[in-house]
Amino acid sequence: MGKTVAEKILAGHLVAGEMTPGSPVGIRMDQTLTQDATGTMAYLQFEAIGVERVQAELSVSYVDHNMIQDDYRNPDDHRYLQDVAAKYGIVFSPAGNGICHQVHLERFARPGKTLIGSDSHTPTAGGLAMIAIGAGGLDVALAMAGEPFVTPMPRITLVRLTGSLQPFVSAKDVILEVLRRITVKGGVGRILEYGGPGVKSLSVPDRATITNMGAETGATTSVFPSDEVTRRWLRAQEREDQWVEIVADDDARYDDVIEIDLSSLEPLVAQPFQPDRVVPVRELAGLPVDQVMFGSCTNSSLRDISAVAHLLKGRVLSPTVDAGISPGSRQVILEAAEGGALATLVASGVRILESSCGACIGMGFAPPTEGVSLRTINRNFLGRCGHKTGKVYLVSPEVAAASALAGHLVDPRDFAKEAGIAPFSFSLPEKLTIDDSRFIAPSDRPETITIRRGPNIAPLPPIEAMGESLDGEVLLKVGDDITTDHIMPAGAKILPLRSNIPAIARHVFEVVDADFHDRALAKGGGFLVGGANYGQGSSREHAALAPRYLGVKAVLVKSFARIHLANLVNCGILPLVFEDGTDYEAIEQGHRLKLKRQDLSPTGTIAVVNETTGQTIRCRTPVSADDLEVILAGGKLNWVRARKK
Ligand code: MIC
Ligand code: SF4
Repeated sequence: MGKTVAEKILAGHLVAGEMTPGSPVGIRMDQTLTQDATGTMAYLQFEAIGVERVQAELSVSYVDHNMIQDDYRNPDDHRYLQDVAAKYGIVFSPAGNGICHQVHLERFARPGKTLIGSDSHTPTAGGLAMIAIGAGGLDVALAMAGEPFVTPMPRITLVRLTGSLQPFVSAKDVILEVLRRITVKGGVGRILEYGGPGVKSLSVPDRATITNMGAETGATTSVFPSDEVTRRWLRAQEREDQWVEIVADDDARYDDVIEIDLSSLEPLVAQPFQPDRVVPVRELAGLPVDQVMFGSCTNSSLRDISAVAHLLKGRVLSPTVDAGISPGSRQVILEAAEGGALATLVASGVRILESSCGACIGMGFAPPTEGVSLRTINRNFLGRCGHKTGKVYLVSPEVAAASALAGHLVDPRDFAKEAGIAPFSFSLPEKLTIDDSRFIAPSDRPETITIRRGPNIAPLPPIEAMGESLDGEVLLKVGDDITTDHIMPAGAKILPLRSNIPAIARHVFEVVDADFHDRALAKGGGFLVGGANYGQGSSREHAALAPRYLGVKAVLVKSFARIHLANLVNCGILPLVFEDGTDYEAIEQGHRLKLKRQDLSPTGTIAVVNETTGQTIRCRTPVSADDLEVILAGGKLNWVRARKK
């Protein structure tokens, strides 16, 4: 039987299990990437595993998130990361090189290879036909130590593209359409594989926008074929020798198919506070806009900056709009400077921000109170971009640029017609500026490297093995689609604490309930109860490590998002799902729950007694037998160390 693109790549990397949907598969990871906000934890764990040199073909450590450096903490982290990279055989990409996913796409991603990254948008490299998966730091540390990555085999959905995009409609609208159709839960347990005759009309940066934001559907990853378009991108990056053709066989079988006619798409917008609250821009046209942000790993390529410049050329921003851009990489800045796009943006009044995650993750450039902020980023979760009252709308670069000029949300097709602006078309330069001089190679004398740790880098808190029973109060009950930005917020005040679990734990659930931290400690820990898709969003394992530090023992919900579920297991927190979702209604914050260790099984029903109401709640744990052992051992680090003895 023929194979899909995903199956071809996975089959070549399968080291354990069978590729039957839902059953655990072990995948050999060729490449790893980390970024600084998750990287310090990942490398502390890597050090604790005790391997002398990374085992992956290529490991890259990027600095792109914590760039404000308002005191010693972020620079200390960066220095720690650089020392670790030098010592253990990792390429270091320092602050200023750009956003990890954009830079990886330009310089390191290779068709047919596998990549695991401690960032949920690692699937960006799927635009270059990689199986690229986001994971918690510990899973990346284990991959660096040569362990396979184990995950349930996903179902494979074909997103069949026909036609081609109309003027002023772009790749962001494709992924917003996918989100509109399948929602922020629709990709869980799936790979979204793009195919069909429309694929060839999309450039590599277009494809990367789509695979990047596939993360918002909850998908394990997204992938495009490797074709002549891929080859052209690699040629421009002086890496054509790394091209291999990877296309699905004619008789490949998919678990299901989504059909999208690119020609029929129109500019779309995702409203606060979820990326799937998608409507056509024209339905909200006229909404006054306070702020516009161009950039993020979703839309910061040369193509995107050029599209913005095309609309802005010879015009100035509306006086009511504050606009900024974070270009994706040094290469993008150099190209945009050379080609004139950068000057156009400056002339129109756009603020040139650093090449970093920046405003996407609330590191500056927050919206005003109740302000409307149009952003080309991928997430608009409550509080993510600086504070709770900011209303972030997710749009394409074209919608953002036209609206920045108009002062209100506008369909760029209407704007262009009125202003007499011709359609934008982008052709990738034959040869891009290649300058790898700021990638810092690992030391060839690792024994001479001493790792410097600033005072904010706290040792990993130990986690105890599970006792005979779990009991405690429900510390908090939350609803559906709770994100890791709710559980463990980021932003300029909290991100600098990423290397210090006791310090960052003070902010757990802060946007939902300011008393959570004190209550959890006062009660000696307990349970969390939630709805569907609990833990969607980022890969930050701090959303599991910090609650664990506060004594959270189990999380009982209707369903989990993939990466957070794995992070809970890795931190020794028991994930439970209701067998009957209506039981959710009968539990309240403050109820006392209890369950026995001896009742835990990866397949059977687990009885949780609500000691306050007397009810027995039937649950199961959505993890494998191995994962259950990990939880009983008090997390994966304990488990790995015990196996090594
Ligand atoms: C995000 O977009 O939420 C982040 C910040 O990049 C996270 C990683 C982190 O929390 O450090 C992600 O997507 O995994
Ligand atoms: Fe950075 Fe935003 Fe991309 Fe996360 S989503 S990697 S914060 S740019």
